[in-house]
Amino acid sequence: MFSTDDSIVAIATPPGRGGIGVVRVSGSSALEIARRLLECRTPLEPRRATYTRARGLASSATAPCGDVLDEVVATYFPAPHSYTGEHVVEISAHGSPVVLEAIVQRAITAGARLARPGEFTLRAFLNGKRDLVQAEAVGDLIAAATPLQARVAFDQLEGTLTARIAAIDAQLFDLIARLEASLDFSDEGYHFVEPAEAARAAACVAGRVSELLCDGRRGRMIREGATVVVAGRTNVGKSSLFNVLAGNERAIVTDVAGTTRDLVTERIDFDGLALTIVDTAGWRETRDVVEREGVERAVRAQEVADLLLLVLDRSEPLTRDDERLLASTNDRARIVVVNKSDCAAATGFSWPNDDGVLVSARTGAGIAALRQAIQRALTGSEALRDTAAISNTRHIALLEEARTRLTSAQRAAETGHTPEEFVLADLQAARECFDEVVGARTPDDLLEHIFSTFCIGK
Ligand SMILES: Nc1nc2c(ncn2[C@@H]2O[C@H](COP(=O)(O)OP(=O)(O)OP(=O)(O)O)[C@@H](O)[C@H]2O)c(=O)[nH]1
Ligand SMILES: [Mg+2]
Repeated sequence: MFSTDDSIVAIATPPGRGGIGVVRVSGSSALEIARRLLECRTPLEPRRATYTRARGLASSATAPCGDVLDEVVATYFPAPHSYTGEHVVEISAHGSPVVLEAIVQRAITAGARLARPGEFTLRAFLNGKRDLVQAEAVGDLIAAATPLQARVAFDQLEGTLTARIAAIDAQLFDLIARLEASLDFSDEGYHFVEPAEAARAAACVAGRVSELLCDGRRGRMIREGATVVVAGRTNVGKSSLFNVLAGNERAIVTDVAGTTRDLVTERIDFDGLALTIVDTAGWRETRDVVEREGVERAVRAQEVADLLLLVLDRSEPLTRDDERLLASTNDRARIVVVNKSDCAAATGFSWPNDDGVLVSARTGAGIAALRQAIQRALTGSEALRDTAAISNTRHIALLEEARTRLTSAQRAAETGHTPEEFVLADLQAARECFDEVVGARTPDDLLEHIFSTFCIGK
């Protein structure tokens, strides 16, 4: 299990050089450790930045305090009003890896242990400073690649998801309490909830979980991003389209069929979504070994895509290669992009207008509509203004499990003759899923709730 008896130390700022770097010490002896490595004459005052100097290891008997490492600013956050809920000392030094490493080493000889990854946040969770959802949000916020990702993570850190789950859980808790009471006092003929009412209440809770899950797909896209692969036969304008979407001239464009030979990848902030777009070699039968390898890579890229942009060239009749690609990607998430709208449609080119987006990579016509179509295909809506509170696969899986259990409880209650124990078992399981999302287990407060709500014993 996790030990929180000892004090931990680590560099809190990213590796590399910078204006400042921060070493964080957390634990019951944080203040004592700081005292031994800092030159302060008086103890650090709570929540006040103190300008002082840090000293390294004693190198000899003549230099018992060690050499001065750096000028630093130290701040002491007494428990429980700190990030971890323990005593914390933060030492800001100049952002030199050598200096920061030396401060960490000094802290270790003074009694600290090197922190494991995420251990400060783990302690914050164990000390009740954050629930699991919020602890996970810290990681998401740090990893965010787009401002929207950061905002969703911050919402979660603020407790938006926790609050939504708590509201649903309260409703479920109430239902469980009434069923428990009916069970406990069945002999006396107490009936706190009729089966039909229990079924309705379970359905209502399941509906609220569904609403939360609806945001889930969108939220996951925001959190994890998506891969969009541009595919099509040679010379239809894949690389041109790729460059327009990427906003730069990354891929080579020529009128030679078979220009692109390898995968070209670009990561972009696509209206808030972190997208990886991939340009591929045009599909055609070829004897050229280099091009053939390129085509194989294109096929593999298509297989891992979250979304395919299948590009057609309307200035030429559809070819066998086009037909083959259209057929082989029919069951995939794809958008058919009809390119070269600035040219007249060739006789022999036929593609229904309502299946696809007409664009010109050359003039930019139709690109805005294509961007909207991509957004819609990936997230189910055109704009990401409403941030989703749920974005984490673990949360989604647990909420799906909760919904299954709630629906099962609803069906059992609807029959009118399923024993309450069975209905309760499903409801309890759903509640455990909620608890698991936020990392809380509250088994004993059930009775308390019954007494407070029903005034039994009166
Ligand atoms: N008129 C017109 N020409 C275009 C358009 N898009 C691309 N082209 C031209 O079509 C030719 C092929 O464009 P690319 O973007 O290289 O096509 P590709 O599909 O990547 O080709 P490969 O890499 O060989 O498979 C170039 O001459 C482009 O300038 C468009 O919207 N209108
Ligand atoms: Mg190309």
